[in-house]
Amino acid sequence: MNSISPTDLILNEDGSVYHLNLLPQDVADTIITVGDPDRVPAVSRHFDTIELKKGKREFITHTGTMRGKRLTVVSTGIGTDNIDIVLNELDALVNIDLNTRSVKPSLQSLNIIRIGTSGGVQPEVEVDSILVSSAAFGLDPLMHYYKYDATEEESKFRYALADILHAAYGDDHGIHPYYVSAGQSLLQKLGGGLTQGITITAPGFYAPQGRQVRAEANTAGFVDRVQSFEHQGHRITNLEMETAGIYGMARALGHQALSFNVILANRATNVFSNRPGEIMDNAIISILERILTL
Ligand code: R1P
Repeated sequence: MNSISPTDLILNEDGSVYHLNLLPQDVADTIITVGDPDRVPAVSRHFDTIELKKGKREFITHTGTMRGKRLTVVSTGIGTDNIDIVLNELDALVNIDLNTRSVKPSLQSLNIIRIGTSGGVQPEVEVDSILVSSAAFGLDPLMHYYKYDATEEESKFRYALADILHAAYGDDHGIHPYYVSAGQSLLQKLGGGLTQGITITAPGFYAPQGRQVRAEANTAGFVDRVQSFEHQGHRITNLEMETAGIYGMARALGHQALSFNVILANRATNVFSNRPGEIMDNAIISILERILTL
Protein backbone atom coordinates (compact mmCIF):
# COMPACT_ATOMS: atom_id res chain seq x y z
CA MET A 1 0.00 0.00 0.00
CA ASN A 2 1.53 3.29 -1.06
CA SER A 3 1.51 5.98 1.57
CA ILE A 4 0.75 9.54 0.41
CA SER A 5 3.46 11.87 1.66
CA PRO A 6 2.83 14.52 4.36
CA THR A 7 3.53 17.27 1.86
CA ASP A 8 1.28 15.84 -0.86
CA LEU A 9 -1.62 15.58 1.57
CA ILE A 10 -1.12 17.98 4.44
CA LEU A 11 -2.99 17.34 7.67
CA ASN A 12 -3.44 19.70 10.61
CA GLU A 13 -2.32 18.76 14.13
CA ASP A 14 -5.77 17.34 14.93
CA GLY A 15 -5.64 15.13 11.83
CA SER A 16 -8.02 17.31 9.79
CA VAL A 17 -7.39 18.11 6.12
CA TYR A 18 -5.30 21.25 5.68
CA HIS A 19 -7.62 23.88 4.22
CA LEU A 20 -11.11 22.59 4.95
CA ASN A 21 -10.11 21.86 8.57
CA LEU A 22 -12.44 18.83 8.58
CA LEU A 23 -12.23 15.26 9.86
CA PRO A 24 -13.78 12.29 7.99
CA GLN A 25 -16.77 12.10 10.34
CA ASP A 26 -17.58 15.79 9.70
CA VAL A 27 -19.00 15.34 6.19
CA ALA A 28 -22.16 13.79 4.78
CA ASP A 29 -22.18 11.94 1.47
CA THR A 30 -24.37 14.66 -0.06
CA ILE A 31 -22.41 17.90 -0.18
CA ILE A 32 -23.72 21.29 -1.22
CA THR A 33 -21.07 23.76 -2.37
CA VAL A 34 -21.67 27.51 -2.46
CA GLY A 35 -19.27 30.25 -3.47
CA ASP A 36 -20.12 32.80 -0.79
CA PRO A 37 -19.31 31.85 2.84
CA ASP A 38 -22.40 33.82 3.94
CA ARG A 39 -24.52 31.44 1.86
CA VAL A 40 -23.55 28.53 4.17
CA PRO A 41 -25.83 29.65 7.05
CA ALA A 42 -28.46 30.66 4.48
CA VAL A 43 -28.57 26.97 3.51
CA SER A 44 -28.08 25.36 6.94
CA ARG A 45 -30.83 27.46 8.57
CA HIS A 46 -33.23 25.12 6.78
CA PHE A 47 -31.68 22.06 8.45
CA ASP A 48 -33.62 20.56 11.39
CA THR A 49 -30.38 20.05 13.33
CA ILE A 50 -26.83 21.34 12.83
CA GLU A 51 -24.23 19.01 14.30
CA LEU A 52 -21.09 20.81 13.16
CA LYS A 53 -19.79 24.24 12.20
CA LYS A 54 -16.14 24.53 11.24
CA GLY A 55 -14.10 26.75 8.98
CA LYS A 56 -10.77 28.09 7.85
CA ARG A 57 -10.15 30.94 5.42
CA GLU A 58 -13.08 31.07 2.95
CA PHE A 59 -13.98 27.41 3.53
CA ILE A 60 -16.91 27.40 5.98
CA THR A 61 -18.68 24.08 6.60
CA HIS A 62 -21.96 23.22 8.33
CA THR A 63 -23.22 19.63 8.60
CA GLY A 64 -26.66 18.68 9.82
CA THR A 65 -29.83 16.84 8.96
CA MET A 66 -32.97 17.88 7.15
CA ARG A 67 -35.96 15.56 7.34
CA GLY A 68 -33.64 12.75 8.32
CA LYS A 69 -31.15 13.32 5.48
CA ARG A 70 -27.62 14.23 6.50
CA LEU A 71 -26.26 17.15 4.48
CA THR A 72 -23.02 19.11 4.43
CA VAL A 73 -22.79 22.63 3.01
CA VAL A 74 -19.34 24.08 2.34
CA SER A 75 -18.24 27.39 0.84
CA THR A 76 -15.61 27.28 -1.89
CA GLY A 77 -14.91 30.98 -2.30
CA ILE A 78 -14.43 32.14 -5.86
CA GLY A 79 -12.69 30.32 -8.69
CA THR A 80 -11.49 26.90 -9.76
CA ASP A 81 -8.17 27.26 -7.91
CA ASN A 82 -10.33 26.88 -4.78
CA ILE A 83 -12.28 24.04 -6.39
CA ASP A 84 -8.99 22.15 -6.74
CA ILE A 85 -8.59 22.39 -2.96
CA VAL A 86 -12.19 21.67 -1.98
CA LEU A 87 -12.72 18.65 -4.23
CA ASN A 88 -9.35 17.05 -3.43
CA GLU A 89 -9.83 17.51 0.31
CA LEU A 90 -13.46 16.29 0.30
CA ASP A 91 -12.30 13.23 -1.61
CA ALA A 92 -9.44 12.67 0.83
CA LEU A 93 -11.95 12.72 3.72
CA VAL A 94 -13.89 9.79 2.28
CA ASN A 95 -11.41 7.89 0.13
CA ILE A 96 -8.09 8.11 1.96
CA ASP A 97 -7.38 6.52 5.34
CA LEU A 98 -5.88 9.60 6.98
CA ASN A 99 -4.07 7.49 9.62
CA THR A 100 -2.21 5.27 7.18
CA ARG A 101 -2.27 7.88 4.36
CA SER A 102 -3.32 5.19 1.92
CA VAL A 103 -6.19 5.04 -0.53
CA LYS A 104 -9.07 2.96 0.85
CA PRO A 105 -9.69 -0.35 -0.93
CA SER A 106 -13.31 0.55 -1.58
CA LEU A 107 -13.98 4.04 -2.92
CA GLN A 108 -16.98 6.19 -2.05
CA SER A 109 -18.79 8.39 -4.56
CA LEU A 110 -20.10 11.66 -3.16
CA ASN A 111 -23.01 13.70 -4.49
CA ILE A 112 -21.64 17.23 -4.94
CA ILE A 113 -24.24 19.88 -5.71
CA ARG A 114 -23.38 23.53 -6.32
CA ILE A 115 -25.82 26.33 -5.56
CA GLY A 116 -24.24 29.34 -7.23
CA THR A 117 -24.91 32.60 -9.01
CA SER A 118 -24.31 33.27 -12.68
CA GLY A 119 -24.89 35.58 -15.64
CA GLY A 120 -26.98 34.50 -18.63
CA VAL A 121 -25.64 35.04 -22.15
CA GLN A 122 -28.78 34.18 -24.16
CA PRO A 123 -31.50 36.87 -24.06
CA GLU A 124 -34.12 34.24 -23.17
CA VAL A 125 -32.27 33.04 -20.05
CA GLU A 126 -34.39 34.90 -17.52
CA VAL A 127 -32.91 36.94 -14.71
CA ASP A 128 -34.03 35.47 -11.33
CA SER A 129 -34.48 31.96 -12.81
CA ILE A 130 -32.62 28.79 -11.81
CA LEU A 131 -30.55 27.08 -14.51
CA VAL A 132 -28.96 23.66 -14.20
CA SER A 133 -25.68 23.05 -16.05
CA SER A 134 -25.92 19.94 -18.24
CA ALA A 135 -22.23 20.45 -19.02
CA ALA A 136 -19.54 23.11 -18.66
CA PHE A 137 -16.67 24.54 -20.65
CA GLY A 138 -13.70 25.45 -18.51
CA LEU A 139 -11.71 28.42 -19.80
CA ASP A 140 -9.65 28.18 -16.63
CA PRO A 141 -6.58 25.90 -16.65
CA LEU A 142 -7.48 23.53 -13.78
CA MET A 143 -8.31 20.35 -15.65
CA HIS A 144 -5.22 20.62 -17.85
CA TYR A 145 -3.30 19.54 -14.74
CA TYR A 146 -5.26 16.28 -14.26
CA LYS A 147 -5.83 13.08 -16.21
CA TYR A 148 -9.49 12.22 -16.55
CA ASP A 149 -11.63 10.39 -19.05
CA ALA A 150 -13.40 12.62 -21.58
CA THR A 151 -15.84 11.03 -24.00
CA GLU A 152 -15.42 11.48 -27.76
CA GLU A 153 -18.52 13.64 -27.67
CA GLU A 154 -17.01 15.88 -24.99
CA SER A 155 -13.82 16.26 -27.04
CA LYS A 156 -15.87 17.42 -30.04
CA PHE A 157 -17.52 20.13 -27.96
CA ARG A 158 -14.16 21.17 -26.60
CA TYR A 159 -12.61 21.65 -30.02
CA ALA A 160 -15.71 23.32 -31.46
CA LEU A 161 -15.36 26.17 -28.93
CA ALA A 162 -11.56 26.16 -29.08
CA ASP A 163 -11.70 26.79 -32.85
CA ILE A 164 -13.96 29.81 -32.40
CA LEU A 165 -11.97 31.36 -29.55
CA HIS A 166 -8.59 30.73 -31.16
CA ALA A 167 -9.82 32.24 -34.45
CA ALA A 168 -11.04 35.30 -32.54
CA TYR A 169 -8.23 35.86 -30.07
CA GLY A 170 -5.22 33.96 -31.45
CA ASP A 171 -3.59 30.69 -30.39
CA ASP A 172 -1.29 32.28 -27.83
CA HIS A 173 -4.14 33.97 -25.97
CA GLY A 174 -4.09 31.25 -23.34
CA ILE A 175 -7.72 30.18 -23.73
CA HIS A 176 -7.76 26.38 -24.00
CA PRO A 177 -11.25 25.12 -23.22
CA TYR A 178 -12.04 21.80 -21.61
CA TYR A 179 -15.56 20.39 -21.51
CA VAL A 180 -17.14 18.07 -18.95
CA SER A 181 -20.75 16.93 -18.57
CA ALA A 182 -22.71 16.91 -15.33
CA GLY A 183 -23.06 13.71 -13.32
CA GLN A 184 -25.76 12.03 -15.38
CA SER A 185 -27.63 10.31 -12.54
CA LEU A 186 -27.82 13.59 -10.56
CA LEU A 187 -28.88 15.52 -13.65
CA GLN A 188 -31.70 13.04 -14.29
CA LYS A 189 -32.84 12.92 -10.67
CA LEU A 190 -32.62 16.63 -9.84
CA GLY A 191 -32.69 18.61 -13.07
CA GLY A 192 -36.25 17.98 -14.24
CA GLY A 193 -38.43 20.99 -15.09
CA LEU A 194 -35.58 23.50 -15.00
CA THR A 195 -33.84 25.26 -17.88
CA GLN A 196 -30.73 23.26 -18.74
CA GLY A 197 -27.75 24.61 -20.60
CA ILE A 198 -24.02 24.68 -21.08
CA THR A 199 -22.13 26.86 -18.62
CA ILE A 200 -18.82 28.61 -19.25
CA THR A 201 -16.49 28.71 -16.28
CA ALA A 202 -14.12 31.64 -16.62
CA PRO A 203 -10.80 32.24 -14.83
CA GLY A 204 -11.84 35.75 -13.77
CA PHE A 205 -14.84 38.02 -13.43
CA TYR A 206 -14.07 41.04 -15.62
CA ALA A 207 -12.18 40.70 -18.94
CA PRO A 208 -12.24 36.86 -18.73
CA GLN A 209 -16.03 37.16 -18.95
CA GLY A 210 -15.87 39.90 -21.59
CA ARG A 211 -16.44 42.82 -19.21
CA GLN A 212 -14.87 46.17 -20.00
CA VAL A 213 -14.43 48.53 -17.04
CA ARG A 214 -11.19 50.54 -16.98
CA ALA A 215 -8.34 48.11 -17.70
CA GLU A 216 -8.52 47.53 -21.44
CA ALA A 217 -9.98 44.07 -22.12
CA ASN A 218 -8.40 41.76 -24.68
CA THR A 219 -11.67 39.91 -25.17
CA ALA A 220 -13.77 42.19 -27.39
CA GLY A 221 -16.96 40.51 -28.57
CA PHE A 222 -16.63 37.64 -26.06
CA VAL A 223 -20.28 37.53 -24.99
CA ASP A 224 -21.46 37.69 -28.64
CA ARG A 225 -19.12 34.84 -29.59
CA VAL A 226 -20.21 32.52 -26.81
CA GLN A 227 -23.84 33.51 -27.38
CA SER A 228 -23.69 32.44 -31.04
CA PHE A 229 -21.80 29.18 -30.35
CA GLU A 230 -23.86 26.14 -31.28
CA HIS A 231 -22.79 22.50 -31.47
CA GLN A 232 -25.25 19.73 -32.31
CA GLY A 233 -28.12 21.99 -31.27
CA HIS A 234 -26.61 22.80 -27.87
CA ARG A 235 -25.85 26.37 -26.82
CA ILE A 236 -23.97 28.16 -24.09
CA THR A 237 -26.39 29.66 -21.59
CA ASN A 238 -24.39 31.28 -18.81
CA LEU A 239 -21.05 32.36 -17.35
CA GLU A 240 -19.63 31.80 -13.88
CA MET A 241 -16.40 30.68 -12.20
CA GLU A 242 -16.59 27.18 -10.65
CA THR A 243 -18.84 24.65 -12.44
CA ALA A 244 -16.38 23.20 -14.99
CA GLY A 245 -13.79 22.67 -12.28
CA ILE A 246 -16.34 20.89 -10.09
CA TYR A 247 -17.48 18.69 -12.98
CA GLY A 248 -13.90 17.94 -14.03
CA MET A 249 -12.61 17.10 -10.55
CA ALA A 250 -15.71 15.02 -9.82
CA ARG A 251 -15.03 13.07 -13.02
CA ALA A 252 -11.35 12.62 -12.16
CA LEU A 253 -12.17 11.41 -8.63
CA GLY A 254 -15.30 9.34 -9.34
CA HIS A 255 -17.95 11.57 -7.74
CA GLN A 256 -21.29 12.79 -9.10
CA ALA A 257 -21.66 16.56 -9.50
CA LEU A 258 -24.45 18.91 -10.52
CA SER A 259 -24.45 22.71 -10.61
CA PHE A 260 -27.52 24.89 -10.09
CA ASN A 261 -27.05 28.53 -11.05
CA VAL A 262 -29.29 31.36 -9.98
CA ILE A 263 -29.25 33.78 -12.92
CA LEU A 264 -28.65 37.20 -11.35
CA ALA A 265 -27.67 39.03 -14.54
CA ASN A 266 -28.31 38.79 -18.24
CA ARG A 267 -25.25 39.87 -20.21
CA ALA A 268 -27.17 39.98 -23.49
CA THR A 269 -29.85 42.36 -22.25
CA ASN A 270 -27.68 44.10 -19.59
CA VAL A 271 -30.22 43.47 -16.83
CA PHE A 272 -29.23 42.75 -13.22
CA SER A 273 -31.64 41.32 -10.64
CA ASN A 274 -33.22 43.93 -8.38
CA ARG A 275 -33.78 41.41 -5.55
CA PRO A 276 -30.76 39.03 -5.55
CA GLY A 277 -30.96 38.12 -1.85
CA GLU A 278 -34.62 37.12 -1.96
CA ILE A 279 -34.12 35.20 -5.21
CA MET A 280 -31.21 33.23 -3.76
CA ASP A 281 -33.15 32.46 -0.56
CA ASN A 282 -36.07 31.10 -2.61
CA ALA A 283 -33.70 29.12 -4.85
CA ILE A 284 -32.03 27.51 -1.83
CA ILE A 285 -35.41 26.28 -0.57
CA SER A 286 -36.44 24.83 -3.93
CA ILE A 287 -33.04 23.19 -4.58
CA LEU A 288 -33.01 21.69 -1.06
CA GLU A 289 -36.43 20.16 -1.79
CA ARG A 290 -34.93 18.53 -4.88
CA ILE A 291 -31.89 17.30 -2.97
CA LEU A 292 -34.12 15.69 -0.33
CA THR A 293 -35.52 13.37 -3.03
CA LEU A 294 -32.09 11.68 -3.39
C1 R1P B 1 -18.50 36.09 -8.76
O1 R1P B 1 -19.21 37.15 -8.24
C2 R1P B 1 -18.83 34.79 -8.05
O2 R1P B 1 -20.24 34.52 -8.13
C3 R1P B 1 -20.49 33.33 -8.85
C4 R1P B 1 -19.20 33.10 -9.63
O3 R1P B 1 -19.07 31.77 -10.06
C5 R1P B 1 -18.14 33.59 -8.71
O4 R1P B 1 -17.79 32.65 -7.74
O5 R1P B 1 -20.81 32.21 -8.05
P1 R1P B 1 -21.05 32.19 -6.46
O6 R1P B 1 -22.16 33.17 -6.16
O7 R1P B 1 -21.44 30.79 -6.11
O8 R1P B 1 -19.75 32.58 -5.79
